[in-house]
Amino acid sequence: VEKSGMIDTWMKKHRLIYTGATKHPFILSIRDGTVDLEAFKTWLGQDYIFVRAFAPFVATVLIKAWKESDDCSDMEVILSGMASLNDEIAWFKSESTMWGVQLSEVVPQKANQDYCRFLESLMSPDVEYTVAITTFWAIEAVYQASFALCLEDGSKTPAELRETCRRWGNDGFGQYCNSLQKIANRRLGKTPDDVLTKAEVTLLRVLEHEVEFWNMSHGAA
Ligand code: HMH
Repeated sequence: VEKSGMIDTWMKKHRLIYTGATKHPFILSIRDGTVDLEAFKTWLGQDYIFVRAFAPFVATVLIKAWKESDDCSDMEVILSGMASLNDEIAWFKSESTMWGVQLSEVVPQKANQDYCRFLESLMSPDVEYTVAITTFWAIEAVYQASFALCLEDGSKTPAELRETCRRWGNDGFGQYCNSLQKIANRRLGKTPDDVLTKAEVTLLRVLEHEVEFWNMSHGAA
């Protein structure tokens, strides 16, 4: 079996759930300009909480790269991701002030708690670097694909949401996701079948959690 382009193989195999995560009704409502701004504010507050749990997860991926990786440039890609999370947290603070969202009062909803708990389970040293880097790629790639959609020609994204979309939909973030995908593919190409299965299952869990995360913002005002 040719394992080198495993991510592409999985994306084809799991196209439906991937599309569910990247073309969610909430994202489509931003793209067509009909977005409920209360839903957007809900997403903003909830995502701030998520990013605060995501940063320590990425820190554990960095540790695994340092210990287990066969290529020292992996660490640099992961470290650049951590640096952008630092910017992101500052951005969430100023953006929430602008929208009148009090971050200290945001209560994590169930879907968010479940996703953060899942992330925490992946922070264990028992989780292989290959599984962790594939997860990391998937989490970033869903946001990249989703928000890039809102910036495409013909999209009617409201002006006040364009900066949010550019944060994850810009070309630089796209290239960073490609770098993560390359690392994941390289690792998946030389991993034993049991780890490969674990990575695939974990990838599917990420996509499910992402759908639930969007649902949270879309449904609740
Ligand atoms: C829920 N998934 C969620 N939030 C994010 N900020 C990202 C992915 C990407 O950083």
